[in-house]
Amino acid sequence: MAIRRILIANRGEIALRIHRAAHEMGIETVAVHSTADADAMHVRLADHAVCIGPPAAADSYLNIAAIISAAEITGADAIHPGYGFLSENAKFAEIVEAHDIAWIGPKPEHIRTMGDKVEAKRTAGKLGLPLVPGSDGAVETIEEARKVAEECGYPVLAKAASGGGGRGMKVIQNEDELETQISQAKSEAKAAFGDDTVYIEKYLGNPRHIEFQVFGDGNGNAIHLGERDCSLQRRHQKVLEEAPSPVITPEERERMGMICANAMADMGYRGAGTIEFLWEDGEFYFIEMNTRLQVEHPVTEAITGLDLVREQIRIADGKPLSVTQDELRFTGHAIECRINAEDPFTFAPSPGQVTYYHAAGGMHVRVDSGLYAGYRIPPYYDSMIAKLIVYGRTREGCIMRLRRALEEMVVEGVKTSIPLHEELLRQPDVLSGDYSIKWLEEWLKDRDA
Ligand code: MV4
Repeated sequence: MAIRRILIANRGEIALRIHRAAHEMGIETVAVHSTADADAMHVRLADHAVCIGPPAAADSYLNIAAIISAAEITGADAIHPGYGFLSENAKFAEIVEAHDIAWIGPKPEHIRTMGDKVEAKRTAGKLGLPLVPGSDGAVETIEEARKVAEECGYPVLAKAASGGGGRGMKVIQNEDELETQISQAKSEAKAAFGDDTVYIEKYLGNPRHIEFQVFGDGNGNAIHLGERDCSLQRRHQKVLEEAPSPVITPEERERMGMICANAMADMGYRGAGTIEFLWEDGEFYFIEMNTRLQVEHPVTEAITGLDLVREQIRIADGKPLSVTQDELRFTGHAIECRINAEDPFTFAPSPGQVTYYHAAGGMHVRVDSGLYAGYRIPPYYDSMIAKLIVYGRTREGCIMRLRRALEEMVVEGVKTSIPLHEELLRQPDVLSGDYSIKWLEEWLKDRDA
């Protein structure tokens, strides 16, 4: 019954993060890895390791048969998918459960619903979340699209139902562009996702990206863990995240947080989830829900004191959430810098051998990373090699400590985004918290010129 051995179906820092939570709970771990990751830190630390295929993710970290076989062979009684890879694959979740292995994630039906953006929006609306004005579901005809666009006013946005991460989106400035942009959105969506379903929304010109962390026990109980502001991004890749958002008051957090928690309770949501909103002129607009643990979860851990992976494992084990909403307090401020092996300003990938490594330390400084001196960063995967998470009593104190921690951090042999973060944390708009989803790309353009 109780979980004793978790297979970690992921790599890198998140595999290590899951291993740590498991060992702190007295649970054994099984690492699965590609041939390119044989000398990864999480493979070294895990109690058991199974090579599941060649470097290409499609043949290893996405190979369902190989992962299930590894679980069977090692006697794993649970699987944690981390983020990315198979984490939001409803079919995989069903297969895991069909093998009597505990799935450390949401119910497969909820993963499926939220994966379809039209279904997700309909569900969110029924549950009382505020929506971006737009079409009621998919738009089938140009006449219908024209009517919706007139109702909400140009510019509007055509979005692919199977999209996400910004793919399959087209801005429509006026009626003249309507037909061409919609047919372009449809053909791009068809090519990228095999599904040409498109819906329409009012285009928000300069919003922030603010997301609420939620947790459900699957039996109608749910809590919210406040919000994260993830507006500092480039090409849909987040660069720096913070909690709380500099623009959200405690009253607004309480109000929106309860709307989110009640929605999750109503749907019987299980496990960790993130409800993403655009925020403009004081209003929240639901865009998507992610049915997984997110990269930036540590900033929420820092201001709540809760171990989110531990909560995920408890829930998958049939235990209740370890805190009630009333017991939760949001204290201080946390910022995460994503450190990638790439040129800090051109963003060109920079894989290769790390010749020297020194992690930052000291009070309220956390480094989640599988790096060590001599490690070869493989060229096949995401370029994120470390996350630096810093906490402070105030936002100002947090930023001062973060600058100090970045100074201490040394990664030699490859280029990293450390210099980008050092420069960002000296920009007046970043210091004042006055930024939107467009800020970083515009700053980079001006910096170039
Ligand atoms: C939007 C939007 C403006 N208006 N929807 C991009 C990815 C997907 N998650 C939703 N996205 C957007 N939807 C309306 N009605 C602008 C974006 C958007 C964005 C959103 C969050 C974070 C970064 C972004 C970067 C560009 C566009």
